[in-house]
Amino acid sequence: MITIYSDAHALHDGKAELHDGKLVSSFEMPRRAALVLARVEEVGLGPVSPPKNFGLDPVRRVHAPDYVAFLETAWDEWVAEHGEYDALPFTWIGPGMRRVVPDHIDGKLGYYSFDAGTPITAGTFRAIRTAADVALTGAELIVRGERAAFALTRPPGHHAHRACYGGYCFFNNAAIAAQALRDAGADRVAVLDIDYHHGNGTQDIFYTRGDVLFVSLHADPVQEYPYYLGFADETGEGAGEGANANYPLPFGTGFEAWRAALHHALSRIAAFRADALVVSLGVDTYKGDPISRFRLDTADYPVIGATLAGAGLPTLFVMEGGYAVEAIGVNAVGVLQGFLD
Ligand code: SP5
Ligand code: ZN
Repeated sequence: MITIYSDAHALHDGKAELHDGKLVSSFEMPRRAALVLARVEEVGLGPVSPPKNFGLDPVRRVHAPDYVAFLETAWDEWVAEHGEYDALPFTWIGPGMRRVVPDHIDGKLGYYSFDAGTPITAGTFRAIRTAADVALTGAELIVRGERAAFALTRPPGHHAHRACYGGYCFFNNAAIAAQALRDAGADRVAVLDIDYHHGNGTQDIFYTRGDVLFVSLHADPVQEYPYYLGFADETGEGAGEGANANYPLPFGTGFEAWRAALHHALSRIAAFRADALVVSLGVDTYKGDPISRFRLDTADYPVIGATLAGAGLPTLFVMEGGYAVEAIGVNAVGVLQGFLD
């Protein structure tokens, strides 16, 4: 399996996030992707290729132009006001307030975001642009007939909406890839999100569309971030009615229950008769993850990969979360090895 990778991800290096009332070191760090790459090389998963440059047009197929433009200049606007320390929002639009784009960067940060855990740094825009290119390069391999490819994206993407960032995500790499597959001629694309957290951004981007099925296994939003989306009764709207399926699972979920939900999810994908599958691959379901509360073990990840291979679809894996840094390589690459076995 080909892995697409660029070290430009390391240009995004946030210092801190708001966690339990304190600013703590960012859980989402450059070492994550470096360790996944190291594991890809250690096990000889296959060739590692750099991304091609696709420009921002395919990004604007799923993100609003004003949002993309905001991200492009946010760091410079922030530095002009506050100096070279990470940009974090501190206020958001509440019910009864107005949605008007502010002139001041502090207001813009809140306008375009939904949490205080996602810093913008000097290299963020170059990193997120490159991550989109990594996903698009992987999608192109699938279009050209590869059975599978691994887009080793960082920062992750699935929490990013059409015009809103959060959850360590800015550009929705998986959504950008799914749209690119559609634009290259796939009639129906399924996105399966197995990150611990609900893929609120991906769901919202495709919610009213019947051509992209979104299916997600995740911690129940009554208990876990992102709290305000990801419930089982969200089934799609308008032309998208029936093309969205959520499997919320409780804290403490182990592999047996998780796997039963995966089988349901895959039956939904089979019924949809997708031409291609995009997997939002988070391994924060791991029992050792510092911010998550599922109980999957390292030996479970190859089983997941083998189960996904059983769907028989051209499959693009797009890296999402996973914060037990010492285990992220073995777990993420374990899925890919299981897929190939
Ligand atoms: C891609 C991805 O996995 N993003 C995850 C974003 C999670 N952000 C919230 C982290 C919550 C940790 N701090 C709050 C702890 C509550 N006790
Ligand atoms: Zn996650």
